[in-house]
Amino acid sequence: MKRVLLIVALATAGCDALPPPPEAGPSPGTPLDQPMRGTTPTPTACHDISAAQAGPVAVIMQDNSYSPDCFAISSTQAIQLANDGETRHSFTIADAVDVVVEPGNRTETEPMEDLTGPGTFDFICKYHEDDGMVGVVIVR
Ligand SMILES: [Cu+2]
Repeated sequence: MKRVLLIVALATAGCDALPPPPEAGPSPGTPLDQPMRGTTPTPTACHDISAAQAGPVAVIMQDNSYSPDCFAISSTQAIQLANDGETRHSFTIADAVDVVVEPGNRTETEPMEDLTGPGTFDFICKYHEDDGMVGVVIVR
């Protein structure tokens, strides 16, 4: 009987000696340090337009939002911006794109490979960022 108890005790000690699982380290999922505020939309909420159409991707600007406000495109695609609002809006990606569209007008950007290259980019309306006129484009 004593021997059985001893074996159980050793087995328990052996379990305690196991190293912690590798995922137990300090939060590897911390997002990049971004000066931008706010919640990053989940990728599943983004519209993947890269396969749906080969030509320019249409983004509607309204007062004050984009539609879609999160989308994925291929790097060879351009973005056609149509301002359906009653005020001036911009499509601005820091250090890469700054297109202003007057009400009722539309403008097409260069293909994204010439502007940003692949990656995930926040875009804003420089006039209405504080009103939440922001979005995310994933360039593939
Ligand atoms: Cu705006």
